[in-house]
Amino acid sequence: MKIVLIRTNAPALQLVPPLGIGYISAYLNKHSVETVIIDGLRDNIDNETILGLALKEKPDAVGITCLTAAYNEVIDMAHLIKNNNIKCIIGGVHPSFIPFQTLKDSKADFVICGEGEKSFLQLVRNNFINDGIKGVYSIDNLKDERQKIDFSDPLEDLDEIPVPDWKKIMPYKYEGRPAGLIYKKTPIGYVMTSRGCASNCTFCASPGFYKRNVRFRSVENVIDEILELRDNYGIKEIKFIDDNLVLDKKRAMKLFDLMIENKINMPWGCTSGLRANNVDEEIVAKMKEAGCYNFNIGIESANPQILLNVNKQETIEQITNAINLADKYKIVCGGFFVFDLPGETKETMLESINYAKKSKLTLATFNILDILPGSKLWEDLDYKFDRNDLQYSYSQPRCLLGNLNKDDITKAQKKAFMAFYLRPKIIFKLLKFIKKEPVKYFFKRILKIV
Ligand code: B12
Ligand code: SF4
Repeated sequence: MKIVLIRTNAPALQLVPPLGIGYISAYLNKHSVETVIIDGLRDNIDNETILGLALKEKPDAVGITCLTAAYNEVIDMAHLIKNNNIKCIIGGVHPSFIPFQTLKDSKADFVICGEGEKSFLQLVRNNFINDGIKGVYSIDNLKDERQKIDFSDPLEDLDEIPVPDWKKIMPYKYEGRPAGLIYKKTPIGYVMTSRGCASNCTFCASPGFYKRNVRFRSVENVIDEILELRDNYGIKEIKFIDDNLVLDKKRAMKLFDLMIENKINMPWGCTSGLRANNVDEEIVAKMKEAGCYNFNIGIESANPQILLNVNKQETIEQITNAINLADKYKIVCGGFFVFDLPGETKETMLESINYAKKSKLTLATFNILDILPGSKLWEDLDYKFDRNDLQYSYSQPRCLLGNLNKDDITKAQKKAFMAFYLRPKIIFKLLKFIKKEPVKYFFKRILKIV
């Protein structure tokens, strides 16, 4: 059996290896299923070219990974696959929450909801007959979008899943547009040491996707992957993309100790963000000792009522404390803010901008809320907006939750970036940490965002 796994070339500011299909590939290989990975985004190729490459492999089936931001390209890719009478399966965060619409639009044979390793293997072993495999749906067994969906059973022991199929992904080929605003060295290795988040912020898709079932890889397993990336693939920097790398303090400390003991000797950062309430001085000191030069914090808003509205379960004091600790240990700290959260007004946006400016943050991003499938906000708004209109996702508000208009929000976003970055203090701070090429990259990204 041979499966081709595809990521389409949907516009993306950043270029990060497709870990989802990397894990699926490694897991299938472990169970003697042959796979090929085609990353259209990395190779900057269109769907027709991807199809040509896929057909050459004479696959028994094609699997496509799908985030909301890539939906339109994925639908088009699926049509091309189906026009060639090849079995087509779509997985990932988006179809997990919108399986009916995805099946209807794409004409794919199956969508797989939730973490795909176990159920995809079962489907392959069943010769693509779905006799009730958990999390696997086709248009015949879905009535509409409101039908209750079961997710695939996740693997509880993450060490059972081999590391992403780095041999086929070739992580050293992902240069040029790294995740996060800064980097020190390339090529960068992206490592996920856990799945899920224990928190329940209402705008986030993670709690719905992982059902807050947080699982950790053993730290030894993580160290082996980092060494493999460094020694076999020439990786020179690591970015951890866990939802919250320091959730379990004991484990995090052990990981950092092992990084020191094993002389990993690479700069590293936590791109996706840490939760401020899990950050304390002992952890930050150890992170620094182990080579950390950057971590980001999901701040969302500087207004305490908005933090309550989105169930952030953190205080501004905890956030400020985490930022100050980073500053004390000379770690570049980035803050993620979101505009247009429930309760947002012109004044609260200004409050966030002023907080960012007064704080010891070196980096800040001000995103516009998109209502993500699977988030509590999405469920609560229950079809009060056009769920399928993805045209302006992430660049303009899709659903106005308060009495602000689109213009108020996009203007505030621009103002925020200008107010934060056009300060000599920030420019000098950044120059101290990073070299010429990365600085060029940083300014290009900020310009693109604005
Ligand atoms: C790394 C990361 C990025 C990277 C790379 C994204 C990428 N395209 O791979 C960068 C920094 C570029 C990025 C950008 C964005 N991201 Co992002 N990102 C992540 C993060 C932190 C990790 C993704 C990951 O590698 N996960 C690990 C793998 C193992 O999980 P997975 O990909 O979901 O794969 C599993 C299943 O989904 C399934 N599966 C996946 N594909 C397939 C395919 C088949 C055939 C099958 C059977 C199964 C299957 O099985 C896999 C293994 O269990 C997640 C949060 C998270 N915890 O997952 C957010 C997340 C994916 N990002 C999110 C968002 C919103 C964005 C942005 C829109 C942000 C923005 N405002 O710009 C952009 C979109 C970029 C784009 N155009 O694609 C949302 C997606 C929500 C959604 N509905 O799509 C997430 C879930 C964050 C969140 N909690 O809300 N992101
Ligand atoms: S925003 Fe961060 S802390 Fe909140 S649920 Fe999502 S991953 Fe967890």
